[in-house]
Amino acid sequence: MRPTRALLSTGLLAGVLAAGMAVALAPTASAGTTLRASAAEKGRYFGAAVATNKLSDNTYVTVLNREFSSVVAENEMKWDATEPQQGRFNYTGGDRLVSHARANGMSVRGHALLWHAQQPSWAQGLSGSALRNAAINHVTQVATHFKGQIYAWDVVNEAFADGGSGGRRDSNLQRTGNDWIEAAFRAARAADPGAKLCYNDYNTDGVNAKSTGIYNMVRDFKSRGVPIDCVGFQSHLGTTIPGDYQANLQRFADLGVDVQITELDVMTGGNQANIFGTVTRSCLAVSRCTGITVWGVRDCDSWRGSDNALLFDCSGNKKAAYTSVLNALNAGGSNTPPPTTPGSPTTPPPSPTTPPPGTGG
Ligand code: 9MR
Repeated sequence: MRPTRALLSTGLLAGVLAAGMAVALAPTASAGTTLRASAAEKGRYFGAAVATNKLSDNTYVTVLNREFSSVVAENEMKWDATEPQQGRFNYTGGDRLVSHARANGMSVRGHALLWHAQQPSWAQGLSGSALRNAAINHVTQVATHFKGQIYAWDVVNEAFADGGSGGRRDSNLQRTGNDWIEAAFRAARAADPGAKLCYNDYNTDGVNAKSTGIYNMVRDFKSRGVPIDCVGFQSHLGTTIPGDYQANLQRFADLGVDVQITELDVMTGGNQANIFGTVTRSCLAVSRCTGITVWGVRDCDSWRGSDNALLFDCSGNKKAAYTSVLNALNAGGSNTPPPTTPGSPTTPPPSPTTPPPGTGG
């Protein structure tokens, strides 16, 4: 109720003002205090990659449960982990993560059904139809095991080449025929019709030859009815972010797929907090960007080692980058980019296929 002139002229004035102040000072619905609450207010999830052997570390779990509403297995759902011997499946790590997620109100991203890296040695030794059949069986078995538990699967990971070709990466899977990706998506859909099915890759953070190659594949899949629902942008970033980061997300969304930031980490340095903020604002500005996942919890958990590329320091304290993300989530709406350079980062992040020495697996 708006105070009337009469009210304001009475002794009620102080009370009305006090009430108004209280409303103004109280946390508003949009002023979340954790990443997961603030993202939820914007209809998004905020996730982290988890190494399940860290689920016994109190500091790690405290931060994970407080701040994140989605998890993805850093390694435990990959082919070498889930099918170490052909036809013999091991879901121990994946199941542990899923149960942690369920107990803590988190969704799960599945990563990754097929990838040229982290294949079990028996698969590395196969080719042709033997490999194709084994790969499709792997997709079917793993997606069936986790059926109903996975929000989105990275069905195929990193299948496009770096550099200017815009074409596929050579791999044993690619040599089974160009249709291996669509075969994988069809098998995943049949096994778990409720999961969103994503293609996921890195160095796709702006409009470039690689992202355009993927864009053309997604457009082709949509036109031919190949079941694809989303594209993951890993976003392992250096010290700059392409100026067309948001526009690139938007062009994919305009094809009729969701987009997700799937493995975000950013090289430390003056721009780190700004870049994290820009990624967050870009996602919020694209209505089909459904969430952001950072690739680890604390700097010391990161595959990038001394890059200090994450939102929490090694003791679990919030960094400036954290505040930048939280503020961006709470502000929402506009997307004011920080200083950017067009095209590729001037200080490139490490190639995701070659982890720095001293980091896992
Ligand atoms: O973070 C993962 C690291 O522990 C593994 O050693 C590495 C093996 O290739 O994979 C890392 O995760 C990668 C992810 O699965 C796909 N995109 C790049 C990630 C960083 O290398």
